[in-house]
Amino acid sequence: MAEKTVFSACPHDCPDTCAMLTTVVDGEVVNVRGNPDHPFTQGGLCVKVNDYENRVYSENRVLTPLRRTGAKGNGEFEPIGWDAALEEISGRWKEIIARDGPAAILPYSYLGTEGILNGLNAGDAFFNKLGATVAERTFCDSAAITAFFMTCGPTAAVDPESFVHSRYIVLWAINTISTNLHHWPFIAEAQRRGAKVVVIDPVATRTARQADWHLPIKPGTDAALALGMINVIIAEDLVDRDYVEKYTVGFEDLKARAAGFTPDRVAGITGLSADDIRTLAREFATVQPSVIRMGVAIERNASGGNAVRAMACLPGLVGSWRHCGGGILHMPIWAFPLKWDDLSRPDWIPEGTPVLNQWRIGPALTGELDRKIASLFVYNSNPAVVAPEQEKVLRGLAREDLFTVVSEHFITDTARYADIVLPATTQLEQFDIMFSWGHLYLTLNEPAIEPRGEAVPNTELFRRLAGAMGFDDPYWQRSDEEMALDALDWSNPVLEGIDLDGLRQTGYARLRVGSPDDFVPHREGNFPTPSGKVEFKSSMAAGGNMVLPLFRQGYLAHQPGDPLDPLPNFVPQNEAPDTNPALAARYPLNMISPKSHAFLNSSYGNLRTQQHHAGEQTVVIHPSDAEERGIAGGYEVRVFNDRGEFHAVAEVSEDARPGVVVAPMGYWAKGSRNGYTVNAINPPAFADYGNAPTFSDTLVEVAAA
Ligand SMILES: Nc1nc2c(c(=O)[nH]1)N[C@H]1C(S)=C(S)[C@@H](COP(=O)(O)OP(=O)(O)OC[C@H]3O[C@@H](n4cnc5c(=O)[nH]c(N)nc54)[C@H](O)[C@@H]3O)O[C@H]1N2
Ligand SMILES: Nc1nc2c(c(=O)[nH]1)N[C@H]1C(S)=C(S)[C@@H](COP(=O)(O)OP(=O)(O)OC[C@H]3O[C@@H](n4cnc5c(=O)[nH]c(N)nc54)[C@H](O)[C@@H]3O)O[C@H]1N2
Ligand SMILES: [Mo]
Repeated sequence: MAEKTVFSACPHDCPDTCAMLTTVVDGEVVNVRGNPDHPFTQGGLCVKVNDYENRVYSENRVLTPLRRTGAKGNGEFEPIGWDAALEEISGRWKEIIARDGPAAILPYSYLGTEGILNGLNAGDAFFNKLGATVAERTFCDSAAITAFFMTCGPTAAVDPESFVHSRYIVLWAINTISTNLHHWPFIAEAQRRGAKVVVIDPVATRTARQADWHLPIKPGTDAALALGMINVIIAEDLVDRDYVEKYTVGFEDLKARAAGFTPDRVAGITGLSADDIRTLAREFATVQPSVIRMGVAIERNASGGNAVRAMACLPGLVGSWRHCGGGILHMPIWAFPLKWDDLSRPDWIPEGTPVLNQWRIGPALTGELDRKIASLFVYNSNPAVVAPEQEKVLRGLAREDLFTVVSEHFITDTARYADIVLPATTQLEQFDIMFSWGHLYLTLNEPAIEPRGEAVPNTELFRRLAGAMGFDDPYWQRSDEEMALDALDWSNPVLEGIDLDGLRQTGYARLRVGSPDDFVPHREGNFPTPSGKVEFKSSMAAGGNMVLPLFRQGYLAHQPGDPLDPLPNFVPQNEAPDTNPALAARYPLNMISPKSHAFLNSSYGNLRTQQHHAGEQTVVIHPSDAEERGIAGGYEVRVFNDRGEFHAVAEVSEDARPGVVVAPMGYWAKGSRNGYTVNAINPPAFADYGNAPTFSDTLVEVAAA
């Protein structure tokens, strides 16, 4: 028997980016496990990925190109070869381009895999060359990133491993134990050493249960809480005046703004007590090092960007940045020297190419927008499940005149509507190199086995499509390894001494950013903002709302917009009793649809181990709300509003605060009780910044089915 161990990397869109070891016997994967040497992920995987080989070898994998034989949505296909598939795609596209122009072709993608080569930007260069509509992919964290840049700039800020040194840890809108599991041991270690762990979340999550203090805030009111903390810190003179003077701008303006956010007023907005707000502020200011870890969920409401603006002011105000393990952790991804322009080739976008936000796919496909979309090309994403306005998305996908191509591992809810399905490799069948948005290690992924069937990596997919469309630029002549060499600035000091050969020996490498025991990049300011300081009053606000090139195939076309408020503020939810009383009278409950513990977005929603772990789609409802509606635990209920409805099993529990219901996302429409999921009722509205979604800003009603 020939046995070998291969360095792999978990491919998922998750902050952890685990270093994996894959055991291969006679060309077959027998198991995957965490690499025990990796300092951040420490040898553990998770319930999603522990049995990754079952994903690779699933009998439901797409292994050849397929052509639709039944009605759209039925999922009936026949195998065809790559030549026939490419001929059909390029033929149809050439017709569409001649008739409607290339912008009638819409790429749709996100982070099905997070590899630098096969992930976010895998198809950008191709679609930019084609002149297709530019996809604005503000799936995740676009409001928070904009707000964070406006305040602190693109900085790694805090090493998550430095949390062992923190004495006061605020986990804000993050369910660490489910969504950032490998950070938990560092937090638990700090807790053992005496740190206080605070969770700010409307739900008593797994993480909240392990915390020393859980503050069950009303969704969408975090900006008010952060401004209330600022109010108390200034009123009680807990400010680090020296830090503020040297390394921040706009203190007097912030003080004036926060003056309106007294603890009593903030208590009314957030549903927390004024005393708790004061205690949180005092402790955050005085127990140093204090640190905030924010989750992506912070942004999913009308005030999400403002919440991050206000939260990002806090460590500057009290000088947490002076200490190792102090500050605010957002995304260490900014430490990785990626060559985004080489990955995306925005220089190839023809002048005047339109942009379409991917959350508008429903209205775009159903003809509500003034756009003609004649063809849709989906890879690395499952819009039928992850996008809002699901009813419109499915109706649009069913359009007979829409030519849809989906590159996938499985016949997802989206792929069921495809005219052509193309087989994609999994991580164990491809080469890639991974950044992380949750730690400071670069990770290599070597192919462990040959591709199954006729599956190809996304890199090869776009080489083939480029060939079929007659694009002969050398860009598509490069091997995966050559692409990896071009994708990063290997001469950047953070990569000193790191190269592919070295990575082949260890599987991963820590960026040369110093040790987690002495990672204090902002001890003396040095913020990558225009002023070099923490901008309580943001100079970038003058430029108006923005969507960073990262989210737009590299394209920074600025929507002409009014300047943003240069100071953080609280904006009430779009869907709330105060802002929309008529709607709230009919739909009194606020639904949030967080991540499921056992699925990764909608990935694994079709696989047995994870389905078993996740159980059926539930909706958690507080006993008082359940009683009012005659609902008991285990009932099948309808969750609905004017946009649609889905069915779920009621779980009556005080884990949800009164007025809030919780329905985890990720379940597939096929196999659901009424053919729809949580995104059937989520709103199309954007958050205040960065065109982020507003999944926590949704009014609904629940009734027994
Ligand atoms: N198991 C698992 N892990 C994942 C993923 C997954 O699908 N499953 N997805 C990955 C991806 S793509 C992402 S973006 C991250 C996301 O990671 P998180 O941001 O942690 O994800 P969520 O579970 O959506 O939300 C976290 C918590 O925020 C709370 N919350 C919702 N709205 C609000 C609010 O307005 N204010 C406050 N204070 N809290 C609120 C929810 O109750 C929830 O417990 O997770 C990654 N990791
Ligand atoms: N209600 C609600 N909706 C949400 C969220 C929420 O919290 N609540 N979260 C939002 C967030 S934060 C995110 S990040 C998005 C995630 O949205 P998506 O990025 O669309 O995530 P997935 O649902 O995992 O779909 C990824 C698909 O890519 C496929 N795939 C994996 N690897 C490859 C590959 O190498 N090649 C190809 N061609 N395909 C591959 C997988 O099989 C899977 O079907 O969802 C968003 N939607
Ligand atoms: Mo995400």
